[in-house]
Amino acid sequence: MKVAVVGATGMVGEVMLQVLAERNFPLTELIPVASERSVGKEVTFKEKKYKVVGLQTAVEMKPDVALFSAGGTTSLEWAPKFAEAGITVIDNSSAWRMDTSKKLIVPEINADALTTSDKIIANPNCSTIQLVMALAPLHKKYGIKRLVVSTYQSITGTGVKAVQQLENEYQGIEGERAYNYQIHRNAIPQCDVFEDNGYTKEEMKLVRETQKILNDATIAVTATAVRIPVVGGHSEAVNVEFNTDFDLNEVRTILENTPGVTVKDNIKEFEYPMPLDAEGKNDVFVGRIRRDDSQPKTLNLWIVADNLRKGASTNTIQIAEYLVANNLL
Ligand code: 2RA
Repeated sequence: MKVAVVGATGMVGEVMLQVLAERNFPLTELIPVASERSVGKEVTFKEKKYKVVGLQTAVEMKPDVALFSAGGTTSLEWAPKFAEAGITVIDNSSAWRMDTSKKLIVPEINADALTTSDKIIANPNCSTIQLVMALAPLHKKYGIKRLVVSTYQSITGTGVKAVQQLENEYQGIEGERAYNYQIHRNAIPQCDVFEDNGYTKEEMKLVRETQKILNDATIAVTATAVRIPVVGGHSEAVNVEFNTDFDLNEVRTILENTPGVTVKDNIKEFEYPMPLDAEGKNDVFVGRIRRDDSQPKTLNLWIVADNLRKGASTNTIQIAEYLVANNLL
């Protein structure tokens, strides 16, 4: 199995290499790919050094699968070229997510929709993945009517420049900014750019992608996405109104029995999920499970996950694992 990692020198790309090694993905050849300016750089995979190649070279090397995390512009131009060469692309950018001919996959939820004809597969946005991981089994049982989501997002979602900005501000050093404002000791209610409706692209991803993955356009979703000076992962406060009532213990049992979800919920012991605990782990963590007494059939949840892992790299690699296990490559 020849695997290309496109964007291998970026934050997600580096975590992809870590997760491929951790999960012992059955690859016989690794092809690290990046933009021309990074060609010739080296990456390390399983203690071996690999030279980064350019995109055209990577196509000509004919990997079986290409894991993309190189931004929407690169993906729009190059994913079709890889696909035309018979290479299956799993893309982390937003480029293909809402394309009606492309599948938007969280393996625990909808991998069974995949077929050999899917040559460009979209990996959902990180904040969407952790949300639907917790909500999909509850939607199946009770039917979701409406979601109100507030996110508290790690600066790693923005990238290296944001991590450096926080470090500089913490050290009192002047430097380049990833954000319009200081992020140290701050909270910025803007993740990505604003759309004409006054919501950010990040907020609208939570709306549109959730409906697509759960295959239910009747689910009403509204979101506020906030950037906070944290690096371990994204947190989300979720208020969910169901079509039918629920039993709180049954909700907890459903979540405890959901693959990829860990329930951490014991307020007597001050146990609840936090980015510090989620960082470096592949599960989605759920806590603060409680009924919303202000409205019938409504639940509050707190959901935390490492946005570079289940929010990006791990989900991407799990899709590839599914393709391999089901002979879909
Ligand atoms: C963010 N989810 O956190 C977006 C892209 N990674 O900025």
